Amino acid sequence: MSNSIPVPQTSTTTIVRNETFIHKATDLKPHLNTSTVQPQQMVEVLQDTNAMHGWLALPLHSAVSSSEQHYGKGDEFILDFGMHQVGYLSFSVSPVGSPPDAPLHLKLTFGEMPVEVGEPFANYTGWISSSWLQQETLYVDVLPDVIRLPRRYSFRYVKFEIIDTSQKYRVAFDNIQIQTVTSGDASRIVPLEHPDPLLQDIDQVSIRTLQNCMQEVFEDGPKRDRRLWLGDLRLQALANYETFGNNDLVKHCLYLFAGVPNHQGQVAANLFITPTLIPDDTYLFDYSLLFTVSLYDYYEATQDSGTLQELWPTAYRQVELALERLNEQHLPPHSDEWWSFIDWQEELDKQAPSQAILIYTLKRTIRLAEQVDPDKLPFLNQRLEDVTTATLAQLWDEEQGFFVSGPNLQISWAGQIWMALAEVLDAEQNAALMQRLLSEQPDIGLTTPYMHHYLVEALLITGDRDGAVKHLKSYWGGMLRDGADTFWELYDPHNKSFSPYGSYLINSYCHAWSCTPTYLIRKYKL
Ligand code: RAM
Repeated sequence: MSNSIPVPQTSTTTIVRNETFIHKATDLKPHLNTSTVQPQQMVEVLQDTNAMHGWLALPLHSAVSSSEQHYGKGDEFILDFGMHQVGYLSFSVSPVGSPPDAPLHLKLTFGEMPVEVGEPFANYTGWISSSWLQQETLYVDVLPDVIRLPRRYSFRYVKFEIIDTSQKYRVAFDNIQIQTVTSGDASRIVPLEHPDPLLQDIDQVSIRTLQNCMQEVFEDGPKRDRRLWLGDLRLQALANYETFGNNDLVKHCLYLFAGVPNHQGQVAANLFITPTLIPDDTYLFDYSLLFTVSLYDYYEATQDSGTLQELWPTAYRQVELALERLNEQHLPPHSDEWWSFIDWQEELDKQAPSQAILIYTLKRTIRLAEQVDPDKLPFLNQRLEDVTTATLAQLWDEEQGFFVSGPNLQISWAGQIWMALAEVLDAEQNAALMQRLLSEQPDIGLTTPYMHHYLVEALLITGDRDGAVKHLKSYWGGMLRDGADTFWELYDPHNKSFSPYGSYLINSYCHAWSCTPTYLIRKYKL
């Protein structure tokens, strides 16, 4: 690439910036729509063993804080904004009593869920940074004042704790509001009006989840990681085509990834957008392949052949690199590193599902090559045959009727689901595989809505619409029953406190990869 400048990173990876692509992406930077939202009510949060994570928010019969209510040292109140919001909080604060002879010391805590304003963050013992926990400590030297928090927050509840005023004055709050931000324009959505009220609700909550993750890029979660991840992007883009139709945002994100591959041409698993475009030094087998799949989906949705032409070399390169990684048996070698994502299921062996994603991608790459680069077809067809033959010979266990994975021949849900999506078996056997999975329920299950999406889609493509709808309603409906305003990053109905990070306090409760029911319902006309 003539316009490529290698930029050394602190890790061993060198980034090869494609300035043309980066400029294209910059030109497609979305406009953010804003609106002003006021809190709906004051609530108290109470411990309740039946509630999600043990905390419940109950309305208090007092008005939302106004200049009538005065607060001093040790007082606190919690506001409820009625539903999940993303944006900038502002309020005015005035002194009451004697002239303020000391600064106001105030603490604000934001919660997507009641637990975050119930349980002290000091209890957090997880392994990812506690700095994701949403809180702010302010000293206000001059009163009255209007405070506009510089940080964007993602929340429904906000707790105000008055750490101190002085013995001589108290404070009153007024005009508490949030300026919301999103690049998803809700006026573009065609209303669903589904006869099934649960599917109608699930569709609505999916759309809100997607909308609140649509910022300058498709973020994975507006609370955490606030970043563009490939696996999330793929699913957000699918949901977007059926709803907001902001196809330029997908294009923007694809060009961002293609703008900063490493020296081998691999796209990173996720990107930082500010202060400047920086790829994270995490590279994942499946996520890189999902770049190619995302380009395929984008082309299917838009028929934008100019973009396909330009991004094809990047897409093709991801497949080449995945193929280069395979061992002599045409399988991904065993590795103890974090080489492929698939799911947060701790015991999951990634070999079979990763191999299936490669086959799934190869099939789509062949369709793209037919459009733009037919010379690559003999190679791609040959490799698809090698990989599929190897999969059937080495990973398919005819006796058990399942695909096995890794040195311990593990049978996982993720492995079967991805093999079904990759259509490695013929149609009849593929359908039987999914039914066997549902009836035999192997131990190595699923922990994320991300994988539950692929379960539902695998049921749909193997002809089990009833099973797909049943699962969609029970899984995403389960989140609704457990209090979701937007769908969550993690949800294991059998272990509701599950977190791969060591604490549910840090989980994200508005997460991109959970937004797909709107796609499934609308695309497949469920
Ligand atoms: C989590 C992110 C994101 C996902 C990665 C693999 O940290 O929130 O959603 O894509 O993991």
